Amino acid sequence: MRFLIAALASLLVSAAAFAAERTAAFAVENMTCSTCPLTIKVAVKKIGGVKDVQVNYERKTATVVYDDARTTTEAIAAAMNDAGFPATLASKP
Ligand SMILES: [Cu+2]
Repeated sequence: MRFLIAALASLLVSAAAFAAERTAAFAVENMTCSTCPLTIKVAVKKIGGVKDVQVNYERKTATVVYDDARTTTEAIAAAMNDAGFPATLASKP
């Protein structure tokens, strides 16, 4: 029941919403050279709803700004994974 209320509430919020812009940080594996971040950027930017991608080669992180009405952190991580860089969600403010 509680879940149902939460689900309904989120449905109402998203229906009323103009898209919310969110930022998520990912820990990214397999970056071995300075062009890897570029490969990741290109792969992630192909996803509809992604507004910005910043990849930090030294820290092995990617920070993605996206529209949560159009994509999800799962889809973003999957795109990095498909490009050869397994990614895990590090933070979602
Ligand atoms: Cu590389």
